[in-house]
Amino acid sequence: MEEKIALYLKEIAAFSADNLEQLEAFRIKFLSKKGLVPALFADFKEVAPEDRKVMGQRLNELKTAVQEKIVSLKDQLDSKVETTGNKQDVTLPSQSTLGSRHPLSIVRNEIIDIFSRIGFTVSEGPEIEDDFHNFTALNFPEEHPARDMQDTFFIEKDPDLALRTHTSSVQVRVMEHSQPPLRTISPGRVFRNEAISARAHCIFHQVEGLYVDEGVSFTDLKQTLLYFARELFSENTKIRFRPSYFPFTEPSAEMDVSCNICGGEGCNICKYTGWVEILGCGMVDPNVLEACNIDSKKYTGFAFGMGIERITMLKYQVNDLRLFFENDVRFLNQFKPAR
Ligand code: 2NM
Repeated sequence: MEEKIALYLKEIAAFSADNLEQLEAFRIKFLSKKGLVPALFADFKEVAPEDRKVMGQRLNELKTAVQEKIVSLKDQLDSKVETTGNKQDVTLPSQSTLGSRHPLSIVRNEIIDIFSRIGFTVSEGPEIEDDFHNFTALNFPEEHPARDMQDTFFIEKDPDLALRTHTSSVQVRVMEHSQPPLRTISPGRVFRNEAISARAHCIFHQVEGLYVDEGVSFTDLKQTLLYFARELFSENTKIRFRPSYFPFTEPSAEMDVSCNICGGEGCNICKYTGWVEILGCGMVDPNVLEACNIDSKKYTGFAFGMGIERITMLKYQVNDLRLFFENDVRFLNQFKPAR
């Protein structure tokens, strides 16, 4: 029996299994009812009484050796499945793709950048505004149609509050709290009660600009916006002004840039005129300065406002405004920066 036990222990130590079937055959060989270990236990009654203590210990060692071998081989086989089977190799380089910035953010950031280079700061303000900051301080007459329910989203519980219809309200706040010289732009979301179509949306984005100081003239306005247009489109972009009307500026104008698609030759983007409108502007009405505690005898200012959607559509030839709000990745992916 002693020799058998030594032989089996050797066999057990040398055994290895490539798969669970081999391990199960090993278990059956040693531990099943008719296996080698129970057979030795059956022979135990033949052992001489004086040898029983030692032989009993040896038998138990053998049984433990088989059991431990099985457990350790099972562990090995299980971890082998983990590394070569379903589990991912976490040391491989990442397969995930980078996202991209939204086109409206790209253009907004570019506009901020252009004006930052000539000393404009960025100001922000609330999207829910009171009547004073959105209308009254901006010289909107009491009966102006923009104050109508049809054009503005009012807050039901408080008719003094509405979603801002332009970011000029932010500039009213800037003027109220600081004195000239002021150079600031205010990018942000604005809200108008309009039917959604390819050219209009009830939420859109604006950048408005304001420059107030002693002796600011319409010439300063023209030169600043010429610089802007040439930075945004190309260095040979031309600009022109057409007279217009806004409650908060006098005189007021709309600015066109030479069509950057056809270079002024005429195409369907510029409707064969060679020019596209990009913004409204003018000299800040003295009434606005006074409403904001700025001395209109001492200071003058110019202001301008543009829709980011409109400029993005021109820059990237997007023909439907709704694409900016749907977030279809097939659209957004086209604005990935080159890598
Ligand atoms: C425009 C056109 C013209 C404008 C005016 C002001 C303020 F607050 F200074 F009075 N901010 N922005 C302005 C002027 C906006 O948008 C088409």
